[in-house]
Amino acid sequence: MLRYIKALKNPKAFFKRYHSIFIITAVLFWIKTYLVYLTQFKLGVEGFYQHFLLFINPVSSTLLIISFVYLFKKKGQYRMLFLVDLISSIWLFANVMYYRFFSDFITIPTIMSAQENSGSSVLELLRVTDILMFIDPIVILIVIVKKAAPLYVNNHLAAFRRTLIAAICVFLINLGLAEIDRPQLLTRTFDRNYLVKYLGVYNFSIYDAIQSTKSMTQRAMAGSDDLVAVDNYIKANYVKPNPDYFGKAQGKNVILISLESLQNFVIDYKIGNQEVTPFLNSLAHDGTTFYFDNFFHQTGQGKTSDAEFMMDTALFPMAQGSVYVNKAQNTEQALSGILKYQGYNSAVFHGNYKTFWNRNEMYRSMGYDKFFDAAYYDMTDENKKNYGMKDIPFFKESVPIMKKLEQPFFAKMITLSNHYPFGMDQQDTTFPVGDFGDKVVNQYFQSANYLDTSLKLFFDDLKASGLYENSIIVMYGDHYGISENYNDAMAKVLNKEEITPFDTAQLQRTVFMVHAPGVTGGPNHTYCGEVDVRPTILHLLGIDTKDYLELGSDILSPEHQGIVPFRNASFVTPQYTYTGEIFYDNATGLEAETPVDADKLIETVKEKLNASDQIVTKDLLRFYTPPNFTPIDRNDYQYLKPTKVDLDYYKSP
Ligand code: GP9
Ligand code: MN
Repeated sequence: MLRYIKALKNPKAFFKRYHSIFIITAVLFWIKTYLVYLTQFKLGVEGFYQHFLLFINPVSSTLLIISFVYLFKKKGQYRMLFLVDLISSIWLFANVMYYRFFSDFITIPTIMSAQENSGSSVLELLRVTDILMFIDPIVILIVIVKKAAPLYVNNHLAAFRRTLIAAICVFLINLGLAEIDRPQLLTRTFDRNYLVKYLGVYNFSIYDAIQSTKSMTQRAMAGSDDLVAVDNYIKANYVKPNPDYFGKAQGKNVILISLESLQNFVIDYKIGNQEVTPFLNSLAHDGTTFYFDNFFHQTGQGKTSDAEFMMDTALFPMAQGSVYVNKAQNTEQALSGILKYQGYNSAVFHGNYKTFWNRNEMYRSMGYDKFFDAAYYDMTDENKKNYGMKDIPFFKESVPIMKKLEQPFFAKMITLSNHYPFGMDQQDTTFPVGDFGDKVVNQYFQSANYLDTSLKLFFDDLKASGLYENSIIVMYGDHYGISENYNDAMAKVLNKEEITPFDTAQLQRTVFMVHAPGVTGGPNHTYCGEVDVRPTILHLLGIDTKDYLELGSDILSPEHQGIVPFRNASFVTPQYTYTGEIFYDNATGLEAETPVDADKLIETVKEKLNASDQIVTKDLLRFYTPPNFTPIDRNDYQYLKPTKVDLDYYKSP
């Protein structure tokens, strides 16, 4: 390598060296890719460290491409160099074109399901400067035609090995550096933008190809026979609605609000003498709002998206990864689809960009009519925190949009600002921080209080808009906010000596309330979890769930079983908490004698998770055609960047 750098002093001599053409191509390809990142994609690169990663991330894939060329002998090397460089450039170009239209990157599933639904011709998207994306193949072509190439690399297999090893090493270093800035980058894979920002557009494509192949194989190996046992199991466990509540909210709009990271311990909690969530507390005690104080989140690695998935489908999320990311092409019989059959319109409101958690793809499979993502909101610096809109401006800007929806509608609203690490901008709060010896935990109360205030303002706006009386408002905390890493501070919060595994399981309670004007609910102590939300809501709306394949059951039904499985097969019941393969007695928090029905409980939880996993991983709903449901064709749905006309319309009061 050093020899090549020295030879640079004399460009002619440099050019005559064996590997020169390869080096020139590699550098051109690298720099070109970096410039494309800067000019063509909105990757949200912040700070020097992320910039540095963006700059180096094309290196490993460039080396990989070059190593491939060294597999060939003599003249073949230059031909191959031209070919692979051209193909890679076309791939980059295709991604740029795709991004111009969809603000997203190409994935294998999008290619497989490509349809003429772009509505705009490729020509319109072209720009003259796009030719620059082909600068390196053009250079190689000139070299080949002019026979200006130096000698071939003779010991090409050794060169292949060396370059391949270098590619792998650089990739691992790149991944390691990326994980420092963004832990669990690959296991959680929350956003294509993030993968491209940290690992590069080519590495992302390779990763996507591997993931898609895995998923497609699982799907291809499954057949309609696989559905039989699952179908029987679910139908045998169907829970009838409670006639006292069935249809009590018939025909109402459904406003389903995901409360970011809102755990149940904040309800009625005070910092000093100030309630953290005065508004939610007032609902909890108004005697009419259903307040389920034994409600547990059941999410896995897919966090917010897993919680959404359970609301949408009443199935469990996957043991690994996010269903939204890995199974977005599955056939779904989701809440949005079921309600569509009943004449509802559906929309999602979220102040982050649509690719996060692959929402823009998953919502197509579930048949959401509209997706109002960050592109519809006023994403100014003062309105933004963490991933996107702060909750107060988010709700404020959502109401005028909501008013434009045809009723009855189902609106899913995903709040955002009560997200780890919970820091607040000074001007947004006067609420005191906690004093529990940890910054994150201390800030949590301030941030939760802000979320509570935003809900109060939203309710006020709903009343003013006239939507309130016609709507049921369902609110759920998506998952924990304070993880086990903060056990010391949490022990102080809860006035305990320490947080035991029993406490950790019990702390997985998140807020769950259903506020239906005109329907009397009140506090409810039934043990339940996120998979149970959908059947409960559907029964309140007067829609029987007996025909849909779901693993949750109506919480208001006297037949509801209070076994709440967690994704890792631990569980809680009204009497016991089973975690780390130990039974604890809920009354004392201490290890319990093994209950007589221990095996049955463990088995029940495994059966439920397994039935759900069968459906999700094998895409079994494609073999299921429930009555009272029109199959969703995902090609009918697409969430494009709003035009000026769209924005003017939706944002007008
Ligand atoms: C991002 C938001 C947060 O759009 O939903 O996701 P999380 O990190 O909580 O899963
Ligand atoms: Mn979340």
